[in-house]
Amino acid sequence: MHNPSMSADQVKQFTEEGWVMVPDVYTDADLQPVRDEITGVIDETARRLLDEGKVKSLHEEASFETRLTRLYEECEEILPPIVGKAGGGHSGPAFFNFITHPSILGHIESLVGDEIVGSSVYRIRPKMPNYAKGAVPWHQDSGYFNPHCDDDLIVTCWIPLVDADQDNGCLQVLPRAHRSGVTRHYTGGQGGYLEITKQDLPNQLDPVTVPVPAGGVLFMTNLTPHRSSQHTVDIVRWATDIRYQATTVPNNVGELPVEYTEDRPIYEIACYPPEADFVIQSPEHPEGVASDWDQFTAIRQRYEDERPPGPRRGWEPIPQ
Ligand SMILES: O=C(O)CCC(=O)C(=O)O
Repeated sequence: MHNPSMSADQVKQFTEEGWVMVPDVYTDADLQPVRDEITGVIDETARRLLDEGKVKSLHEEASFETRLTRLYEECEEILPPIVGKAGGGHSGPAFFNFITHPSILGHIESLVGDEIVGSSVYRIRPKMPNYAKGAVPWHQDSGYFNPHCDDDLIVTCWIPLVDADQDNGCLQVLPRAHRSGVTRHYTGGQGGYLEITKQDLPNQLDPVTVPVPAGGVLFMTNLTPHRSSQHTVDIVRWATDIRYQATTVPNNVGELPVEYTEDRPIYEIACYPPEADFVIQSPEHPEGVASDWDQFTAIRQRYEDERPPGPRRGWEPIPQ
């Protein structure tokens, strides 16, 4: 069973602390099609790599939690079809059902209202043991977004597909820091990501490690500093992070990449121009909702070939 929306206490925690973990947003039966879809992509890629002589085995006997590691040890080319090259990544019909599931939308509605845009920026993150690029250093998602969206709420939902805890690299958050705006980030941090260094983190706050069971969701604001560390146990910490915002927050719904221009009012420029936003729920304008996978994938596909430039926030390289 899942809860259809957030309780008042959960909304209060999110608002005051900048994060809340809700353990029962999805059932296992909701998650399994996503795991199966990902397994299908892995299987197809593994077969191609076997044909090309780049791997010696399909590792079919390995579980969802270990197979990717076995294949990656033989050939790194197993990863891009799942995680994408410059954002995006795999998005099949099961993934569409997952991000439009009534339970996650009910929870999001508790935070942003009922007119909802699925933010363009979502990721599938398989974090393998000892995989340096899988560990993401301290950052706020707003560090990646356009500054004119700093005061808007874009909710990040961090959703593991396996039980995630400290041992296999769940997230840590810095509670209440979302109240202090965007902190300085540096480019070229750990794993090539943006990074907030220790000196710039509010030092009076203690990080909280947030285990999330499969089916649970960690909801964070775009200003909530968070990170994940490397882990050594032999489990792929499969997780997805998907984002939602009110339709009033700047977005690129209905805009083609070729139509992108900075020559217009700032609030008409999306918070993250390189990826496609789409309307996911709209009682006011139901005709504009991307209501099936074909529409959704067509919208995303337009941004695969040509992406508008990313935000330029002027972050400097990390001091060596
Ligand atoms: O999954 C991770 O380890 C990092 C996720 C993250 O940084 C994010 O969702 O913004």
